[in-house]
Amino acid sequence: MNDATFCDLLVGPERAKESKRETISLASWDLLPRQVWDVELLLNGGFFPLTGFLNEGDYASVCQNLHLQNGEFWPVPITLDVSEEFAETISIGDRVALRHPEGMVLAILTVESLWRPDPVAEAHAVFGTENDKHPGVFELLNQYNPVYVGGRLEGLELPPHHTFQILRHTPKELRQIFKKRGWQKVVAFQTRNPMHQAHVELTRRASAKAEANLLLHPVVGRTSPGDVDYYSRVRCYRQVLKHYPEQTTMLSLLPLAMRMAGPREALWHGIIRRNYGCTHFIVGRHHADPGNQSNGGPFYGAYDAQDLFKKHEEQLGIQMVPFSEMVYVEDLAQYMESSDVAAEAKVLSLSGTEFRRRLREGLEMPSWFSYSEVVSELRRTFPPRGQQGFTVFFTGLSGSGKSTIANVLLAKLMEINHRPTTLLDGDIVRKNLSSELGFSKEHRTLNIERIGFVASEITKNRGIAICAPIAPHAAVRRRVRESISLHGGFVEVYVATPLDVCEMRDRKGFYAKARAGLIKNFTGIDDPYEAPEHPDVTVDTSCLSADQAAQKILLFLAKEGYLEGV
Ligand code: PPS
Repeated sequence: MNDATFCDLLVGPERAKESKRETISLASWDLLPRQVWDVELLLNGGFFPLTGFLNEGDYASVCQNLHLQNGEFWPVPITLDVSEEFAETISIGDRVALRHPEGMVLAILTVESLWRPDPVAEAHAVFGTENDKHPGVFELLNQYNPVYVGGRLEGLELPPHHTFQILRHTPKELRQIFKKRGWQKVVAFQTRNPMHQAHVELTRRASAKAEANLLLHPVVGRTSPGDVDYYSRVRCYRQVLKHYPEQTTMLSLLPLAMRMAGPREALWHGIIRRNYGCTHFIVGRHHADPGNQSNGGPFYGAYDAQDLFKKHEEQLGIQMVPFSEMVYVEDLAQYMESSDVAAEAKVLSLSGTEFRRRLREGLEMPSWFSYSEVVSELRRTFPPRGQQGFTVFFTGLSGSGKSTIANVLLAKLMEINHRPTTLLDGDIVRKNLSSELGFSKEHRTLNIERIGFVASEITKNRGIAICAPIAPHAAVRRRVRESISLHGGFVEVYVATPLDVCEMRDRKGFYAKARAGLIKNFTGIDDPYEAPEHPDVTVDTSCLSADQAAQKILLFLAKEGYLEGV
């Protein structure tokens, strides 16, 4: 695609001013974080040829056969999901102001269609599964609003960025930079992880193969849960940049909300890089892979993304540079593509899990694996566990013994530890943080989200949070785990005391009231409790005292390294 065919959706300053005045009288939707990233790439042309959020016809066509209705190739549905309440206030033909969380209107959407999608069918079409271990599926099934609004966008302004401004470029800006530098062919490298020696080797080879300059184009929008935060990653990328010949390579940050859709996502990434002016795109092993299913098997085959790319390459307007895994061959003291390595050669590798273990335990990193500057950056972000904050999150029925064990654990940690430690017990939270909430599913979810928010702040600041709510719903527990794990440790303790024992104790008299119908939605009686599938620790106070249960948790914390060096 040449510069003449490419366009963005931003109107000129005069028109933007006029439209801003009009927004006073328009319905207004506060964009969710994922939607802000989508709007940014729609407006700046990163999602060209899309002219807005998909309407119903294009959505069906993209889900079923990877094309818009007009025949253009497009592999991932870009949709605007809104609440039922909001959907009731708008109709076809209306103009809707899309607001950034800071309050400014980024764009006006003209409503072309309004529909209730089938998320399970979408999950199958786009992700090839409805298994919610897949983070993209989990989000789609649990966090999307129920109504989709499609329509073209008039762009008024791009979302502001306060970090690394110098490394951010719109497609237009990047195309201009390439032109200025005389870069005719550019190969793009997509990543959501810190880069080590293998990545540098791979990208240098890709650049040589394609006889092209190199664009390091990491995603700094939303990536996969548990990924390294982008601030730390960008500091690493800056270090890595020094290992390329000068004038050959450039770093730019991509504000994309990834979906982890494997093969479809690889093609989407390719189109985006074409829009940013690149001619080639590296597709490696397990591109945009969401990790393994709970049975240990992968969601997608290692080279499915390359196969799908090959099939549609003509239509994508960008050429794939395929790679197999890079491995370090000890005898030759160099990296090679695994496909080129002799069967008898001794190959060294270090998995991501092993790398994280070594960081966590403050152990040496082999020099063939990474650069010392990158390792020190990551060590700053991930100090050994003994210096990290962590959350112990109890879950279990009312009367199961959560609070009693949590109090014993609190006392023990205070005895042995210097870190500030806070107990967020169910009742304490209900009194201080959530006094206006009841026990509907919606209110319980909000209650746990609040607890999760406070615990994640405590963990981030390297303290210890002990939470002890009932937390009967698995989905919100998972979200809390994901948000806290970004900042430190998360230990889920399932207090598995059976219902009949809790009911027999009935310390607060609630079970008797619930059986008599005097309290409604009581967990375990007329409201469900979803037991955790993979808790870190399970204790049952029908056979353990509170002291014994607390000891079991302390032993787990010690084994995992949380109690080292305090
Ligand atoms: S939740 O679901 O996590 O938000 O519940 P939680 O905030 O932990 O509940 C705190 C205490 O409220 C009492 N209580 C109820 N529990 C469950 N269901 C209903 N309907 C209900 N109504 C009041 C109950 O005693 C909880 O405290 P614990 O310490 O668990 O006994």
